[in-house]
Amino acid sequence: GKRMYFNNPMWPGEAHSLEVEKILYQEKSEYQEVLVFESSTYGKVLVLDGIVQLTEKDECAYQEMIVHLPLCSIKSPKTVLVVGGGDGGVLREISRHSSVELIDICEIDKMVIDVSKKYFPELAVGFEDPRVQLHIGDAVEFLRHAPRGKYDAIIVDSSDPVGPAQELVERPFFETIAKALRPGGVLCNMAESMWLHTHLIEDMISICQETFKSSVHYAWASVPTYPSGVIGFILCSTEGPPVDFKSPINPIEKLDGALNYRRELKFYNSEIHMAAFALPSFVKRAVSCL
Ligand code: AAT
Repeated sequence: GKRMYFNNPMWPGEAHSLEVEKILYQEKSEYQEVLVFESSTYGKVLVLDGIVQLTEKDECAYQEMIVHLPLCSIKSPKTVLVVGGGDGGVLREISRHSSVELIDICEIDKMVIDVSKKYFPELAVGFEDPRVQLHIGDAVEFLRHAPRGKYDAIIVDSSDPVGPAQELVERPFFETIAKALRPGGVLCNMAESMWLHTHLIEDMISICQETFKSSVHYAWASVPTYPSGVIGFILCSTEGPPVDFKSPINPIEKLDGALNYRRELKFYNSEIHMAAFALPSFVKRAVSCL
């Protein structure tokens, strides 16, 4: 059948492809090209500027990991900020944590939210949580004005640093994050593929080490439809009581109702949490500062 190929200068010399059943939506927003199609084997797929953001089949791995790695590493998180994440999947996962009182989300592109509500109701359900406060705008600007020390956790669920997410891998952005976190607050940042972007990861880690003045950790998970089939996360905390990311002190299995809130967890559990920090030797060497 007809296939769609995903090429990008971020991964030269290779292209991932998926078989297309039907194109459901294709529109140019103010920021990017938004595409939704029905695939033959991964369910519906959301693509922004020619890059796969999620598929119904494997979105669980990314969304569950980017949320529960940080939120299960601190005791009773209350205030959380999501950067990007307009599909709502990250909100859906944060909702499992009953200690949380406020979930701010800053997404630049309203079209992503509208499209998700129409085509990905299982993700957009996250917007129905009354704790969610939606801010449409550039997260760089939003964080510049965020009150000092407001958040227990900040989750950066942003697209790759081409297009509107360019500034989200640069030093000034991390500095505003560090200010917006309370002492001992945690950051979990989408951090690309260890196979493809070792240098970008090294740069992000060294920026975080300088900005947060604490140890910085790298974790990863398998997501078959992301380039090279893996995605990583940078985790760090602001100065304060040290956070031991590698062994969750707020284990999901012990949180009331978290396992089955609206739907079962498909990917994350405490064993996966601990395993996610085990790094291949070449990655260990590259980020030897860890
Ligand atoms: N949860 C699924 C996956 C994503 S979505 C990333 C979101 O970040 C998009 O909706 C995009 O519009 C938003 N975004 C990009 N730049 C900004 C910005 N400056 N401010 C606020 N939101 C922004 C990520 C998939 C990762 C793919 C890995 N290859």
